[in-house]
Amino acid sequence: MMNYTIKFLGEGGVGKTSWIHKIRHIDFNKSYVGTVGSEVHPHSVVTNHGTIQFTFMDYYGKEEYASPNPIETTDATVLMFDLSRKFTHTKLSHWHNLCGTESVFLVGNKSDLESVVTPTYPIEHNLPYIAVSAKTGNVEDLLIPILRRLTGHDDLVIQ
Ligand SMILES: Nc1nc2c(ncn2[C@@H]2O[C@H](COP(=O)(O)OP(=O)(O)OP(=O)(O)O)[C@@H](O)[C@H]2O)c(=O)[nH]1
Ligand SMILES: [Mg+2]
Repeated sequence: MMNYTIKFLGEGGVGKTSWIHKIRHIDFNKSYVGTVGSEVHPHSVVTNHGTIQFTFMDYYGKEEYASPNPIETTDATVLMFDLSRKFTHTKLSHWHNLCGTESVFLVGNKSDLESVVTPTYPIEHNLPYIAVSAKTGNVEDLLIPILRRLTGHDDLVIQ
């Protein structure tokens, strides 16, 4: 079985917890409770290339909830910002600096809202980039690009 640990990093309120919740429960919550420290969530998906086991690591985005432990090394990182708040795009380098040599996927979330950000960061840093919405989008919008890159299977689909 394929096994990937993926951490979610980015400013407070960009939607990291919302995405992990959506992937695990196909559900969207309007309320906001900032993540304290970090949380670990196992999840598995069945694909045309077999079952893939995930460990999602959901990190704090607000400094006051910072984890006392160092950010863990993972197979990949979802580096997230909020398309409706410029500041969250400006702060990407802070979070990117906490990453190691893993694959980093830049995710602009809240594409259902009016976008005020021109996402220059992915071009400047040569990172794969997707714009998504945890509110109105599908789980596949986020997972498929990541899984195809991690597995090298360009035809991978979730079954
Ligand atoms: N409109 C809209 N709202 C969203 C979307 N994703 C998340 N939200 C809302 O944004 C708020 C913050 O979401 P969270 O998932 O808690 O943010 P977070 O990145 O985990 O925040 P921290 O844990 O503080 O780092 C919540 O009120 C969510 O309902 C989206 O795609 N569109
Ligand atoms: Mg959170």
